[in-house]
Amino acid sequence: PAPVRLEDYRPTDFAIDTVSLDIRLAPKATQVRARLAIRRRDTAAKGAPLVLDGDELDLVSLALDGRPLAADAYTAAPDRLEIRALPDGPFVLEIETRLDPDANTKLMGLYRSSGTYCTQCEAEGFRRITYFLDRPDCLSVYTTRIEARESDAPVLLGNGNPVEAGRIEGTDRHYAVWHDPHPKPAYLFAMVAGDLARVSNRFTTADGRDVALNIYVEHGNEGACDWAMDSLKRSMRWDEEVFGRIYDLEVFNIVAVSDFNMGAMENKGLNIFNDKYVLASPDTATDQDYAGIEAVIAHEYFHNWTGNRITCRDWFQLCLKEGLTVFRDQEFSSDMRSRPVKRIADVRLLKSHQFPEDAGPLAHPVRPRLYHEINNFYTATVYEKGAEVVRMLKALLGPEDFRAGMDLFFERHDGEATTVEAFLACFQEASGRDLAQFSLWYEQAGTPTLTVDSKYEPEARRFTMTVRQSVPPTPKQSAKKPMTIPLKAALIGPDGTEMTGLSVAGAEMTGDTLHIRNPSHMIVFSDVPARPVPSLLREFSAPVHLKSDLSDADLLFLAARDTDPFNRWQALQSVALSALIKATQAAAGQRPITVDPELVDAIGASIADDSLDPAFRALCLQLPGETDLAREIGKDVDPEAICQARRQVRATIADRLAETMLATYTAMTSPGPFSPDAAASGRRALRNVLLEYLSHGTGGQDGTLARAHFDAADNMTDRAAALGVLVHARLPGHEEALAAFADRHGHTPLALDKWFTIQATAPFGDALDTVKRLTTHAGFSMGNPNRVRALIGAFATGNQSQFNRADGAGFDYLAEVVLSLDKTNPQVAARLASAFRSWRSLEPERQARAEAALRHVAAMAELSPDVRDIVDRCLQ
Ligand code: B3K
Ligand code: ZN
Repeated sequence: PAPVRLEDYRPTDFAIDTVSLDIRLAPKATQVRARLAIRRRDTAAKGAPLVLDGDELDLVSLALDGRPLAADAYTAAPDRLEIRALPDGPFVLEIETRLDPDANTKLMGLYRSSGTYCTQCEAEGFRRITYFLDRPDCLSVYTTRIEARESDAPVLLGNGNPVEAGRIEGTDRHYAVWHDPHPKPAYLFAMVAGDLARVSNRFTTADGRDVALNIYVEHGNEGACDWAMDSLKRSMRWDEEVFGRIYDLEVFNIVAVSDFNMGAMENKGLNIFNDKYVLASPDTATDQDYAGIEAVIAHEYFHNWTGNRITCRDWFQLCLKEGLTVFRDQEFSSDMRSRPVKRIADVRLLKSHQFPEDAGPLAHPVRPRLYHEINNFYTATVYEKGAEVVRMLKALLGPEDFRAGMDLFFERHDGEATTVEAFLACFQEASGRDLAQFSLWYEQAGTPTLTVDSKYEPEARRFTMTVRQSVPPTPKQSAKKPMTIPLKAALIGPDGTEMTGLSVAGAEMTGDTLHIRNPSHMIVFSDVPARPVPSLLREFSAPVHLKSDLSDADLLFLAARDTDPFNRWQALQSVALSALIKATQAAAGQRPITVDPELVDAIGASIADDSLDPAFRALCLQLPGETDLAREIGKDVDPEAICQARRQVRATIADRLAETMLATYTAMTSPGPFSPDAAASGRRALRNVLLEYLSHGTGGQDGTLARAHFDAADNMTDRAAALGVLVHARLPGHEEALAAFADRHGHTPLALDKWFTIQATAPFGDALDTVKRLTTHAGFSMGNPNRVRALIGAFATGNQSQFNRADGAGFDYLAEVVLSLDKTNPQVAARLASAFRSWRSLEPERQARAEAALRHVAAMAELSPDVRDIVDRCLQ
């Protein structure tokens, strides 16, 4: 199929002002009657036909202004409905389609999950329900009538506010009517029907309106909704206080379903969630799960303004809602928890997911210009880098102008489907700054590199930094222009304090932010009394690779003294990263692996520093991951050597610091009953990372500590951490622990997912066999995306040494799964296939095997557009 291009955008010829849906549910034959009030736009050519989108649709009947359409007046196919000979004035089109929700394994459109009818329409799922102008710039007011057998589906939910409900006399059926007064694109349509339990609460908006809040879950899960409800209420308050955004309907409903292609969906007034992002109890959810629920609940809620009230003109503008909303949810979590800890977690995610994407064949701009399959563009680049771009805007403009720009955006574009240009124009106007060069962040793919060289001249009391930028070539973009890069910086004096009151030349500086715009800047600080250590890219002020000439000694100084906690963490990571690279080279060359004592001491110091937040100390202890190393090494990557080096370095550090580690481990034991708050979870994080070190060290080899940790755990965070350590260090007792875990959680799918993941990510030669074996486990199902991600997704992305096995068996297996899953759920299959994205940076032998697996998939005639797009781009 032909690609879709940004430059081909043009508005629709027709507007659909109102949509009235009558949905009569039945598992195998659901009847959908759509009544569309349509008018030709002034801009449309007279006589142009109406062409509506469809996808696997079965047309039953068609009427125009109450009369059936003559057979020669239209052409209907499963994917397209063309109607000719239309009146010049407004008209009403009635379309009846028939659906089979039970047979819908793609989980797009209307489907059933554990008996519950639900929908997923973003990006192009509405066209699987009825023929429509299924594009985000077609805004309509929806009324939805839902009818079902009352015993199957006592709960009937739609977008907007409830208007009517009742029984249908003489039958076992009932109905409900919902009306959403806010015009919206079809991708925000939703309905749910099922036998669900409800947990209710209320919220009073800043302007005094009462909103009913409901979370619907499967019966028996009512007790696991408290955290989600609490997160929702906090999100609503926060958006009022921080962005001045107030909720705009009488009800806000959330439904948790167990079969869902992604995390959640922001349908107007009716958010549908993967149950993973709703259900939480201490026994089944980890601290990370709690944080994830808080963030996703907030994210979907925030979409009500950034996404729903103001939506995207076309799918190329996806980052307009996603990047912005991720930025908003990140800020929310920062305000709820520790800002530096949240920032570090976000940067880790960006570097481990988005940087590799940006460095490989799937690289694309934050706003792409071309796609074959839009569902493949819900990526780390659009989401996470998209959020970084908004963050940079705030850094460059300052908080006041940023807020003024946001206010202008909400005021000017409310009710519209708009563009990145319109968004930037608001900030340009509010700040008076020219953002033309800044807009390159939306256009140019690839992670820029900032190279900083510095020198201090004592006699002249001058400190000079040469800052150079370069943006690497990426697919279809070979030549790049220089970007505007906010470089937050400070000079740290020998006594560890920030030097202030210096005069700066060579680049604009607002607050502590240097505005880098040229290929090269010579930045001169005058009146500098002593040689400083520059603290660069504070708070990770731009999504770039920073290469500086700071020595390990300078970095360790920053790790101990920097006044920016983010950079303290980053400095230690940088030293650890070079140590791990050296260790990888040693491992590859069969030479002994050594670790500099200075690094060990610095890690030891951060463990024992009680003035630091335990959550922060836990992050300082976490060594850069295998994908971080692979990315840094860049080419001829040997994932086995990386894995060995990392394990060996960790064990060496553990042996040298065993005493401090054990003391802090003991000190972090929980003083009271379980609480999911940031302070308590920080203590668990520190204790669990120490357990990991200690168990990989010599002293932990008998498994006593890890087994005791496992046995004593009164919450999932500790239990899963101990199980992970037992299995990943192959300690005595790991099999018993696996069995005990399965016994306890065998009937809780979300908890069992952790058991699948831990085994799938064990870095041993039998991991692939284990994964294959576990696909036959009673708790596993290829039809459920969470299970697939927990087992096979975790293996392909979280077990670098085994997925990238030298014999290629990992690649072959993934290819096989992708091909079989593609027949039922192409979206999840395409997601799995993107695990190949870094194949070109592997050493030649593995590269050849990965390529063969990719070519094997590409050679299949019957691929979905989703998988076809991923493998083609991977091979390009
Ligand atoms: N907007 C949805 C994602 C839809 C993905 C479609 N393939 C969830 C979110 O970003 O909030
Ligand atoms: Zn989103």
